Amino acid sequence: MEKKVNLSDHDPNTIPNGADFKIGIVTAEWNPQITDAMAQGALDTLLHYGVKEENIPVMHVPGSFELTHGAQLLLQTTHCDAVICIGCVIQGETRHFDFICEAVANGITNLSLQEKCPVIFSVLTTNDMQQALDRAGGKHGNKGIEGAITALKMCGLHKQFRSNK
Ligand code: DLZ
Repeated sequence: MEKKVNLSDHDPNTIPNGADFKIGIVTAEWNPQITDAMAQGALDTLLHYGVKEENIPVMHVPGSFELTHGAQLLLQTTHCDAVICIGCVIQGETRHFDFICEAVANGITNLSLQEKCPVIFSVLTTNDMQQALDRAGGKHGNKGIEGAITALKMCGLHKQFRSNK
C-alpha cells in the first residue's frame, strides 16, 4: 500500500460518488482566513464528487469549541449522512489552546459514536499562522479537501456495510 502523507493528492478512482449523500459542513469563525479556505476546499470537493448543492447544509459557529454542538444541531435537524467540522486553533500564550483542542477532539469522537454517523475532524491545531496557511491551500495541501474526501469515504463505507446487513 502506498505511504499516506495526506489526502489532498488522492486517487479519484477510490472516492465514492456522492450523488446519494447528504454531507454538512460546520465552520468556526475564528481565524477566518484559514477556515474559509478550508470550507471552500471542502465544498468544491463534495460538488466535484457529485454531492448535490442542496444536500450540503452549511453552518457557522463562533469558535472551534462550538463545532461539536453545531455538528449535533446539523445532524438532528438535517439528517446528514456525515458532517465535516472545520476549525483552526493556533497556540497562544495561555493554556486555552490545550483545552479547546482536547474538548473538540473528544467532542467529535463522542458525537460520532453517539449519533452512529461520521463526524470529520478537520481542525488544524498549529503553533503559528504560517503552519495553518501551509495546510489551508499551501505547501501541505488543504485539510478541508481532505475532510471532504474522508467524509465521502466514510459515507461509502456506511452504504457498503449497511447494505450487507
Ligand atoms: C477563545 C479562543 C482562542 C483563544 N483561540 C481560538 C482559536 O485559536 N481558534 C478557535 O477556533 N477558537 C478560539 N477561541 C474561541 C473558542 O473556540 C470558543 O469560541 C470560546 O472559548 C467560547 O466558547
